[in-house]
Amino acid sequence: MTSLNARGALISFEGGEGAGKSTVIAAVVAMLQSNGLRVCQVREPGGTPIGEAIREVLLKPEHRGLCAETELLLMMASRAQLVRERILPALANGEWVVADRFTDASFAYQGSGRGIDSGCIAELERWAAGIQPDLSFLLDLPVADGLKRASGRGAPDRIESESLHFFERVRDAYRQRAAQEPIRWRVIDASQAADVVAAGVIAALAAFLASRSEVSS
Ligand code: Z5A
Repeated sequence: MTSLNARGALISFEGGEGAGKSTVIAAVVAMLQSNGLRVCQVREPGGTPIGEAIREVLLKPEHRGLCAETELLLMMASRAQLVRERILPALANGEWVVADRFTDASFAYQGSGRGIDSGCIAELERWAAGIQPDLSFLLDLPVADGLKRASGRGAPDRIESESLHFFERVRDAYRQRAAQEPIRWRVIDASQAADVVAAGVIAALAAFLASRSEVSS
């Protein structure tokens, strides 16, 4: 974990397809910057030139033959690069890192979705990532609603083409992880209007910022 005394923090956004992460992240970045904080915005898989190349391999619909273990290792490879190339330097520089997904996604998608043992993912998390978010937002909404929102975007990628059952398992896993670690997670009802969702996230973030300034003062 990054230290509570560090000026910056790692904040991740998680949720199923079409949950509204990109929409909310834009509002969060604007809020942090308007508070005079420096922001490093990243996404997973991707976020570095090497990570973006790995993302291509992961999401191409033609790569139907990718097995679950390869999928997990590629997610972790992209993350290992992102942590070392961007996240750790940004945190060391006092920046606030806003991540569109982080390791919780591997537990939800490759763990619950694909059935990979969570102990194995935890071991890779320790070795390849080595850090966890200080604060995580789960944008939670019924799977069918998220898929409907995402369906307006054209042809689905390889993971978006999964079954409803797959995405239900992913949603359950996220909700369980949030329930198990309530100090780190904030669960937001993402079925509300976009401005209401953003306001809920900003309020929770403002409280987090205030708690950190108390700790460091
Ligand atoms: N993955 C994995 O398996 N394992 C891992 O370890 C990691 C990732 C890190 C990344 O794809 C895929 O990789 C993802 C998980 C997997 N696969 N799936 N499925 P991605 O980055 O391309 O996709 P995503 O992360 O799922 O994001 P997304 O589908 O682009 O959704 P979003 O960013 O959460 O939503 P959005 O783009 O902000 O909004 C979607 C649409 O809904 C858009 O038209 C908005 O205008 C609209 N919207 C947003 N909010 C609202 C509200 N509140 N009401 C109504 N409409 C809204």
